[in-house]
Amino acid sequence: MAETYKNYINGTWTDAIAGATFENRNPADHDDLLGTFPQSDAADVHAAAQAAADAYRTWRLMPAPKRGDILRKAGDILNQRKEELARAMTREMGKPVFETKGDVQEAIDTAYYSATETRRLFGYNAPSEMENKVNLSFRMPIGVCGIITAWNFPMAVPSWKILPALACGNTIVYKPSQDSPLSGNLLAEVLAEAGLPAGVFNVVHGAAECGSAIVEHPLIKVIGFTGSTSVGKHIASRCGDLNKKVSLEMGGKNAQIVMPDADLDLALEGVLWGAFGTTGQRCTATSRLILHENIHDDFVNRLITRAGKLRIGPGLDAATEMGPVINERQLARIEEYVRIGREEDGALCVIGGDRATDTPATARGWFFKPTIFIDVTRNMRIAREEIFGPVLSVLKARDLTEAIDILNDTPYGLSSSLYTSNVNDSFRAIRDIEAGITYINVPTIGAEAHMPFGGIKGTGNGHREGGWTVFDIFTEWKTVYIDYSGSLQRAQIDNY
Ligand code: UN1
Repeated sequence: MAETYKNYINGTWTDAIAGATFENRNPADHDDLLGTFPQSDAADVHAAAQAAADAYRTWRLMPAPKRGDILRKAGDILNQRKEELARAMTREMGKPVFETKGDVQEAIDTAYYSATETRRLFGYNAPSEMENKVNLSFRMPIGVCGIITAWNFPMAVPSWKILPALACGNTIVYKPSQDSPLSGNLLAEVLAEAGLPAGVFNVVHGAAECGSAIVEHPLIKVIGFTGSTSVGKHIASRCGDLNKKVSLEMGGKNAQIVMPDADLDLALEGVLWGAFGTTGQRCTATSRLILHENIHDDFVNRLITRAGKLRIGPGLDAATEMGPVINERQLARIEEYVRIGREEDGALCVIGGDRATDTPATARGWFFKPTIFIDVTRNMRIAREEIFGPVLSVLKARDLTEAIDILNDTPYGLSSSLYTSNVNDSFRAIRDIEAGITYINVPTIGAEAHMPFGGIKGTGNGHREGGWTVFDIFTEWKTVYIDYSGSLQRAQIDNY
């Protein structure tokens, strides 16, 4: 029997006011219906925003370390429920359980990190220009934050935004992706059990109409978004009009460079994980491999052999290394890019390129084979556009300078990786690569929760989640001057 799931508004589980619903199905088996979820509209968003605005009045006044105690408890509960949550997440979004466990772990790390930071939300003070006067500054919460996220990290990515925002004293209206709504409800359960007061965290499920209502709602003061570039740009322009603070985490076209002096076995493991981990569906996924020409042919041959051996199957099967893609629409998009790649002059598809639905375990799911194109050049669409699937484009470079030049030649700037044993080349690459994240001898995926995460160019809008930088998104600075001279001291006038 399929369950009927609800929104979580003001501490209560409720249906959408208009009563509409949508289905949530397992991408590894479309006959497996997890349940239905409310298809919310502006009225539901309004109820959630009102609840969050009411709760903000008292939540912002709770001492930050006390808020931290609740977040730490949430981390403990996530830890106790890790296996169970991971299995539920795998059933709704497909990646293998070892990966969804990592996803939960990233939320645990963020919970503990945010809890600790509540004792350390440092402000600055600075000397005054004048006698008998002090200058201070404090981080202040902003109010209700609207959080809209993707399905590929259904616990980690929302937690990166939500938990630090709560730590600062904000309240939340959260819209999970329609491909991972259950994970949103599980997070609500965990936060409620940890003792978060009613109204502080609200979940509304729905499609674009629901997302727009969040962006437009006057009580919602900040928008945190992870998802596609087209939706992100639209949100940014609306937030520009509405003068709303917005943090965007959008696409990537990340590359791994391999130099001849690298540990080539390590570089091979790196690209297999970076390109085909999470079925290539990470904003940090390796979608381009830039090989030095001297190692190109051998490396490609080894890569094809290994990619062909990856075990494709349902994520709940312990032997699976690569799960399905998220849904039929995304599968069609990947097929379309493979068609484009095949038609591009010179590019050659050397492995994969079609669905992997040829076994009983994969027949009812959205499975696609690991796919590799070689002889790709930088102007091809498969070298420039985000595909979000298990498709890797291989390019060739004469030297490191050309490799970095190719790496930088995309509209995006999220993650990047260089495999080399040359320390001088490493530091040149760190200086010259245009990306928010650069890995040396590490694949393009695997950011840690306590470090800034985000990208430049078309990937973001200058904000960084994760680490200490996320607090810049969810606070505003309050500057305070206190004059204890007992006289009017006019700045810039009486002191000069
Ligand atoms: C994403 O794909 O939106 O660095 C986030 C990584 C993960 C997070 C990915 N820790 O690959």
